[in-house]
Amino acid sequence: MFQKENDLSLEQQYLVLVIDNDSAIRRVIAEEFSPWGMRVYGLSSAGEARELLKTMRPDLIILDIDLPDDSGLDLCAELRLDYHYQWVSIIFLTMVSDLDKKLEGYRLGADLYITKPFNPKELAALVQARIRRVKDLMEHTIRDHLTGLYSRKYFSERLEEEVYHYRRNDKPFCVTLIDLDWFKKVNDQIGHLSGDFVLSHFGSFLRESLRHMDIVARYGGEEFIILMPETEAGAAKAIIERLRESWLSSPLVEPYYQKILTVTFSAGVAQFDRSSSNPHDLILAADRALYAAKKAGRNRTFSTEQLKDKPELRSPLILVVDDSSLIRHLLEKQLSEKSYRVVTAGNGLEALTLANHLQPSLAVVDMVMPGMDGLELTRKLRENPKTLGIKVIALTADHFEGSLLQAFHAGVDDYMNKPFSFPELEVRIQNLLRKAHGETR
Ligand code: GH3
Ligand code: MG
Ligand code: MG
Repeated sequence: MFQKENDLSLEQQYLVLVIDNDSAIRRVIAEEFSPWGMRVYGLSSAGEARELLKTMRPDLIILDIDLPDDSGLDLCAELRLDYHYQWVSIIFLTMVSDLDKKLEGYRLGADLYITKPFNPKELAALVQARIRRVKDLMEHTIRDHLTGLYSRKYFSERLEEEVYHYRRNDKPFCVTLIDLDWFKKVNDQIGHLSGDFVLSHFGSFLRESLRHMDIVARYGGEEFIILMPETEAGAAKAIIERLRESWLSSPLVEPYYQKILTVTFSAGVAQFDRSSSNPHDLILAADRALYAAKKAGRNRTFSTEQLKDKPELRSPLILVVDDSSLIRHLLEKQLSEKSYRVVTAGNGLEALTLANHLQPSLAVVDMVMPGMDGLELTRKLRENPKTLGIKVIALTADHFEGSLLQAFHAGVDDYMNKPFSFPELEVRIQNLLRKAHGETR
């Protein structure tokens, strides 16, 4: 049995794009598909289709090969190169019955090749079944099993898309990172299974509480990420704060022992703007706000805006120690661009004084320096209770005479060989800072 069109809201109806310059075909398909709960958009050329597809995402495309302005085969090939259309079925419906053309159609990514004349009812049934099947499969792959929220991969794709729209319409949007507080302890106290229950319950809570347009995903472990379209940072923060209050006001009862639990969360909100030019930096900014929320005592929401007036919370301080002024300047510039606070020292002694006074979160230390070298500096940092928690990344070179083993014995946490790639150093810094902060991802 098929569902009647008027049983379904516009949003529930499947959207089918028919590209065929024969208006009779378009009309027949539209009439036949409508009672099956499918809305049909008819277009007569590839050019029109290209224009419409910039803003519309149909569930399925029916395409003729002979179009007045282009070949349907070319259009199909083009769509298949665009990851936005990876889930959209493409069916050729054409008079062209030549086997080579059929094979070419399949090679270019068509799901089905039907030659005219065709039975409209059969086509409607086929198209509906096809869309359902693809939607089921898609749901399966884009969701996280435990929480039912979107996967991180799907989130990244949606974020890319949002950035793309932003470049066209300038509408503000935000990303919020949420991390459950002290979740390791929750696991330790009630067990991993109950911990899973909390995660899944929190996932449902987020999905039910947020707006339909927000994209909520599990970012990893006990971290969640939300894309909030058409929302400025102030509004986003207010939404998350309401969410936090509502979460805390409804009791959480663990199902196995019926224990009442209190699990809080911290959140970081960042708004996309022209200066944060890519999705990666936007997430990084949200992560910094989250870091600040944790540092300020957890169970709260921070936005990157707020961090501007609180330099001590804004971002971790990094000490760069290298006798080469070129490397010092380069790292200072690159790290500052990523909004870290940076101090530099040209030798071990100077670094030790700075570390004592400023207690940076992390030091990037050249191992080979005249006078006090990196090994000795690291040992000295480790001897002093004030500086022993500072994470150290050793910069080593081929002519580094001490072995890496020595460096690790001295107490370095990680190392990079010179010449190094900055993105890799940045990732290592992030990882260590997370550890310094008692987080693992
Ligand atoms: P913080 O407030 O700093 O975030 O502390 P935390 O303990 O939440 O942070 P940390 O990152 O140290 O620990 C996260 C914990 O989340 C550790 C890990 O065992 C737990 N966790 C991650 N994924 C899962 C999961 O799928 N199920 C369960 N039960 N626990 C998970
Ligand atoms: Mg946590
Ligand atoms: Mg975490």
